[in-house]
Amino acid sequence: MNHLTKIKYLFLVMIGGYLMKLSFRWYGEDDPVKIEYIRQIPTMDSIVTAIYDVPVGKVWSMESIKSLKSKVEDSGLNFDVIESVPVHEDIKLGRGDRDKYIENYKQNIINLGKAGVKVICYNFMPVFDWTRSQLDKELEDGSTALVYYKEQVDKMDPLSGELSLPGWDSSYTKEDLKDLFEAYDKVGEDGLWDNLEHFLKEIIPVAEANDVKMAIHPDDPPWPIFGLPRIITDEESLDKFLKLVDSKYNGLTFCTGSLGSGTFNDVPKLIDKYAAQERIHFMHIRNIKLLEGESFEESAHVSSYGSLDIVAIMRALHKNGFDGYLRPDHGRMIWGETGKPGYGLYDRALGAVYISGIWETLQKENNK
Ligand SMILES: [Mn+2]
Repeated sequence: MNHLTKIKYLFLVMIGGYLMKLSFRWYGEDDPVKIEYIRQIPTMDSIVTAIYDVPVGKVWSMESIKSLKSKVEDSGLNFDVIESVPVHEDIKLGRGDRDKYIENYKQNIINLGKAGVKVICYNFMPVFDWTRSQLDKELEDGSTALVYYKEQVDKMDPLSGELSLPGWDSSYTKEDLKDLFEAYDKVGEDGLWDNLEHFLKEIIPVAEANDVKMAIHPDDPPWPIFGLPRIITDEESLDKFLKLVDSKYNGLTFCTGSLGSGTFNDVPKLIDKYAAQERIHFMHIRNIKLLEGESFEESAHVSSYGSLDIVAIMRALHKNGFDGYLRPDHGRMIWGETGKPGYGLYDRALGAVYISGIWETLQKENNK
């Protein structure tokens, strides 16, 4: 912790400040998890949400943003983080009409900034968002979790038209997908980097002017799937990304489960590095159990249930005076709960309280 951070830290602790702001993802009125229940999780500060009924690439109206903001604030929570404002495939592919979509993206940043939003999470993964091979794998204790088994993924054919998993845009037809795969084949990794750079150079000045921090989510899992390029995967690529536009407004959503599923990533070390640079604006905390050769199971948050040391992760954040937003990421399904895979209430709430327990310990240790 540098001198200034230390002073800021001590001051905040004196006035009862909490620094790290605990948040929780909520999918809006259709979410089976009620916002009133999220509010009851101890130390909960903010809701992480989005406008879900506007197609990718379109502008979110001020009315819809304001109405969402009121719903969140009426529940007693803050409306500071948006996850996600998705990036249109034409931007990622650098297609002819990308400029139109980039202008719309800028307008979304402006509108969200006007509504007081502080952080926007997004990703730059081609076609598919996060990918798993099964969403309800039963674990030893009878809970179910999302898993990624390489041998199952290798057998999947996304072009068969029969594959559908949450996290994937099901509106694509077989023909759309074929077209996208061919286009990404031509663009390749280098082209994807170029298109990301173009996008950032356009949007970051707008984010700066509107005081909204942009926070890219790493690729999940952090390696190419189905032959599609994936570029935000490890330390080298994170360094490269942050240098494309060297501004605090060009930052990270550091997802421990995504980066941690690559054995090449030392998660606490990376957090220490990027938190010290004040480039982490949003944390996703999730544990995963690494299996042989590019396979993993999502696990309970507690360190001993997975391969990540959650205490070391929280310590790296604390040491650097992390004052951004943090949310428990996917949870298992426990206690008979049904709902959106990874996004039930119970296990994520357990994760939230576990995280805030570690944080309290670190704060008290530091004040002795
Ligand atoms: Mn994540």
